[in-house]
Amino acid sequence: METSAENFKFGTVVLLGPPNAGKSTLLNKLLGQKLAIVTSKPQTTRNQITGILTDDDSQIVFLDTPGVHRLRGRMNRFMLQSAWAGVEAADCIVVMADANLYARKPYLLEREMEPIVKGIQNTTKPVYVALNKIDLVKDKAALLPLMQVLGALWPEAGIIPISASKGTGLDDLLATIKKHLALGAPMFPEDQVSTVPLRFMAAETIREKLFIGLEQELPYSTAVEIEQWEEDESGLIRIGALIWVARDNHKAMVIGKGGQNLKEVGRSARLELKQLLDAKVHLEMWVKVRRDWTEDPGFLRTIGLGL
Ligand SMILES: Nc1nc2c(ncn2[C@@H]2O[C@H](COP(=O)(O)OP(=O)(O)OP(=O)(O)O)[C@@H](O)[C@H]2O)c(=O)[nH]1
Ligand SMILES: [Mg+2]
Repeated sequence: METSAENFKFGTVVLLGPPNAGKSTLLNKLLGQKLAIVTSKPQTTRNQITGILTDDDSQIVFLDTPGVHRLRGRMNRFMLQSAWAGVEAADCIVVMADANLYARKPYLLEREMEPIVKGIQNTTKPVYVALNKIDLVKDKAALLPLMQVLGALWPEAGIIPISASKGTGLDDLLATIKKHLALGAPMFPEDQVSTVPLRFMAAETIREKLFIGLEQELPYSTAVEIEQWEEDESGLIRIGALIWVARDNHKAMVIGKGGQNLKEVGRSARLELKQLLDAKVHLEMWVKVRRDWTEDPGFLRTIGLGL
């Protein structure tokens, strides 16, 4: 009889899809912890984020990626590069689609999928489609036309209805992925869940709170950089973060009247950082202007965007 080590499967799976499809939500649900930030606004994720799922007979490395869109601008191009690099690195591709959105606005389905279809048209890697947010689709018959369109776009792909936030269909999705993974030894220790550094997660936590709190285009031109990180003898972690905005008038908008906005961001970020780091956290933030930073490739790389 073969041992389980001989049957062990290893592979990398990229989560690819339009902004807001639920890629980061799925990553977090699969791993049972928050690795990637999630907001109701599109363009939340800016980097590739790794989640490593290990069980008795397999290790799957999931890559969460920025949403595939048609927006212009340097930062958007850098984000797209990260998404396509994820496809390059992967053994198989899970395309995510928001069933609730397309059930209400069917004309958007092909339009939003087009850059994804184009981007992976020459791939020889297996493609699966995760039709997400089915918990929001009351009339399940509305899923059928969506499955037809998706089936025409990717005739070979299995289409798996899921709810990433509720966890519905994830066993199916995992079983399907596993079936097609190659044999191979694990690349990471079994208790390692991600390759994302804690500092990055801390910066992302602050960015999430900013993203949620800010209106209009402001979230998209805000970045967070951890400048100071010190632990004292009592175990208290002092974090100093710079919040970068792209225009002079954005600074006052981020800070808010009487500092209210920034105070609320600090309060909710600190609460989450305490949990993340399992320590007392002192958080200080400064808002700084760097004009048009979203177009500055050097600066974008400094804050960890691009390849
Ligand atoms: N009801 C419901 N909401 C979901 C589900 N999956 C994701 N959402 C919500 O959809 C929104 C977008 O989720 P994200 O996980 O940030 O989406 P994303 O694809 O990572 O988005 P980008 O990073 O912007 O590309 C959030 O408000 C989530 O809570 C789901 O299965 N059901
Ligand atoms: Mg995301």
